[in-house]
Amino acid sequence: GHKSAVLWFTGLSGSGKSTIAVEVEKQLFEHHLNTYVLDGDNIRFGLNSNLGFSAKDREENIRRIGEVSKLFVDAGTLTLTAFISPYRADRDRVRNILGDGEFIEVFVDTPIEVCEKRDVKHLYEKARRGEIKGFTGIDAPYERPQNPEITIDTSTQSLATSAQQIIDYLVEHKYI
Ligand code: GGZ
Repeated sequence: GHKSAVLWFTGLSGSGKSTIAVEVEKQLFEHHLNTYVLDGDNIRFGLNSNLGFSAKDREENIRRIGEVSKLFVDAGTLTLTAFISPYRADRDRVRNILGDGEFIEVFVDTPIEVCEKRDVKHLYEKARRGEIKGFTGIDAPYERPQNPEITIDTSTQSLATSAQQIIDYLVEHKYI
């Protein structure tokens, strides 16, 4: 069995949030745990398809994801979310609608230079050219967590190490 909670990944585009979340989920699945990953693919194309990237829309994006996470946690699922969630107040609001110990903030603190160098989707390139306006880290803010439960830097640690760090946290704090 396990204690359900949400592993809330936050960090820049290209920081590695989804990659780590999916790797952690894979390992939890092997331990027969009930898990679910919420990310842009299943949220921004569905429930939140009417939202863009203005500060207001990001706030509403995170609010809805927080509420959905709460439902998953109530249903007993260890939930992993992978969204930039750039505003501290929005993340803290999610923390506050969840119970004690149910919100585990995972700060994927990969330096922007590294994210920009990866540029898998060429979005930084477009943002630098001014073809995308309001891109997080370029001309829109990212407010770093001040007290995250877990901090990861994918520029200095491997995917396996990052995933293990999260599994270790869950074991140490008796979630699994
Ligand atoms: C940041 C943007 C933007 C802007 C489109 N700013 O690398 P990606 O592509 O897959 O991750 C980014 C994703 C961010 O969506 P989130 O729902 O995580 O954002 S938030 O939590 O702030 O609501 C990027 C793409 O969408 N993208 N435009 N202007 N990222």
